[in-house]
Amino acid sequence: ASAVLTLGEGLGVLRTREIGSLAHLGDLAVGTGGAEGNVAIGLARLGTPVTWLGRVGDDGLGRRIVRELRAEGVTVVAPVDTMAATGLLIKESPSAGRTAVTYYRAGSAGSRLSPSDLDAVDIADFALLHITGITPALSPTARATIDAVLDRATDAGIPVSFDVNHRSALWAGTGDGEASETYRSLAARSSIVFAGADEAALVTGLAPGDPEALARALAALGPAEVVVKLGERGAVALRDGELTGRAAVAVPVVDTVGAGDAFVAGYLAELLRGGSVADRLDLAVRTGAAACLHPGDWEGFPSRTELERPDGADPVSR
Ligand code: KDG
Repeated sequence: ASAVLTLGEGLGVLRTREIGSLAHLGDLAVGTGGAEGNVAIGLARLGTPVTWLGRVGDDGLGRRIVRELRAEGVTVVAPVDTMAATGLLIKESPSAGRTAVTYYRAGSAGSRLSPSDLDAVDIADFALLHITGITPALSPTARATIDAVLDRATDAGIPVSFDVNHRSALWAGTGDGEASETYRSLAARSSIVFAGADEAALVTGLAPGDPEALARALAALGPAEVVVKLGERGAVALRDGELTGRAAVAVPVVDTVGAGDAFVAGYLAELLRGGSVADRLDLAVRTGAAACLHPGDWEGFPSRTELERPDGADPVSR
């Protein structure tokens, strides 16, 4: 059985090959993404058994998402939805190291995820459920699926990991108030919560400047463990009232999209191995940094053997 169950929307990813805008550029590279699938790949590369569940369209990109996840060693449960196409995101790079993302996913197959899709898995087989704040924003049925999987996890006594992953474009119709309220209710049902500083501020109503205050305010919502991701400033974790910090690994950034997912994968992999909070953070900042070296969402995520090479502490020198 897998250690981790995650679910969400898999997306086709098209990215411009050069710096500039699609207003001018002609050439696109094709890949795949979706935060939860990225985390699944990160976990699989680190040797953690993981299952990803999501709907895909009856199209090439849907089949590609399934193939990529399987090729990476992820167990895939992907009902094919013949009523809608696989969703897409396009990445442009307006300047070196910057990424602009546009979604083409309204009404997509992945957004049509429904509670009955959960019948294909038995939550009791897993040690941990990982969800993100993206899924409840996709559609009412996707939201209902998150509620249903949380009910099943609670009934089975399975701990929940929740990465806020706020995507304002997905909440444009309802606004940040609805997003914040949703995140608060999900945090209250989770054992471990991951949030960036801005996300933690959105959820708690505090200013984003003080990571410790943010972590304590998130913990007050209920989770036993809180991790505030600070990007190039590293991360802090709060557990049992104790705060642990870790600096980031400095790298020449190509694309930060996916780095948060790599960070979560590193943290959870070490947690499931029984590593200390300091060890969890240590692996998380290294996997997060490695992800920034590649323009794709997940292609730069490291394997155990890559991390254990003598120069593995510095992903740049590989
Ligand atoms: O974390 C990376 C994700 O943002 C990307 O893969 C697309 O899932 C995605 C989203 O909804 O933004």
